[in-house]
This record gives sequence, structure tokens and C-alpha cells, in this order.
Amino acid sequence: MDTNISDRIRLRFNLFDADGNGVLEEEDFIALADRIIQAVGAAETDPKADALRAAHAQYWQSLQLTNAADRIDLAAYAATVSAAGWFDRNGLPYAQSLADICDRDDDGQISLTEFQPVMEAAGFAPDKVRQLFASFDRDGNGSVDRDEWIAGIEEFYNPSVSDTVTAVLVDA
Ligand SMILES: [Ca+2]
Ligand SMILES: [Ca+2]
Ligand SMILES: [Ca+2]
Repeated sequence: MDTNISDRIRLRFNLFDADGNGVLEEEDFIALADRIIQAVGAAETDPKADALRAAHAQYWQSLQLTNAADRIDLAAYAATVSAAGWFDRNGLPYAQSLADICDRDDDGQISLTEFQPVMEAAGFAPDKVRQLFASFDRDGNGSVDRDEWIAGIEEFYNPSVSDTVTAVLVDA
């Protein structure tokens, strides 16, 4: 495994380890979804909040079922999410639900104002969020559309390409 791959997997692992205890548990995924829902001020009954909770639950269940364990360490996480087809089944619904809850005004575009609270709630350092936004905005029009968002997340999970998230987060 080259350094870049292990960097990006460790980054994601640490982002999901909401309580920072070094293993992923169901509580981490519940806490993360709740943090994002609170950050955008979505109502409990908002369908976007339900979809976000469901996608986080699905992400967690894929880890739990694959490993038959209630605590997932970095090695188990890396093996599960690197398996063929994992992203399309579990990562894509997660990315879509995040894009949807980000787009508060339903115009199909994610502005920096919409992006910032969600990414900070997801665990990204405030000073990195602006850089991430710029790197997701591939056509440079000042907003991130749904396709740009999903392309950015998909790259973050695709070990065969160098991705913008890791490039921004891992200091050169
Ligand atoms: Ca944890
Ligand atoms: Ca919007
Ligand atoms: Ca754009």
C-alpha cells in the first residue's frame, strides 16, 4: 500500500471516529449524522435529515456486517472500503445524502455558505474547508454543483486516482 492510499484511508477513519477513541462504532456514525443535521438547522422531520441518518446507518452496517464486529479498527476499515463495489453500494448513497443536506435552498448548487457548516460538522478543520471548496469547484464558477460534489467524494474513495481532499488535508 503506498503512502497516499494509507493517508487517505487514515484521514477518513479519523473523520468517522467522532469520539476519537481509535475505533469506529455505531455511536460514531449516529453522532456524526446528528452533528451535521444540527449544523444546518434541519428539522427532525426533514426528509434530508432522515436520508442522512439512513446513509450513515448503511455505511456503519456495511462495516459491522462485513467484519461481524461492533468495533472496527483501521485495518478492518481499510479492507472493507477498498473492496470492489463497496463505494457504489455504500459510499455513493452517503455522498448523495451529504450533497442533498448541504443544498439548503434546493437550487442544485452548494455555496460556500452551505458547504462550510456541513464540512466543519463532518470534522474538517475550518481553515481547510475553504480550500476544499475551491478544489471541489472544478469549473471555478463559485459554487459546487451536485456532480462536482459527488466526483470529489468519489475520488477521495478511489485509490487509483490522486484526490483533492487528501491533497488539501495532508500537508506537503
Ligand atoms: Ca469511536
Ligand atoms: Ca444551494
Ligand atoms: Ca462549480
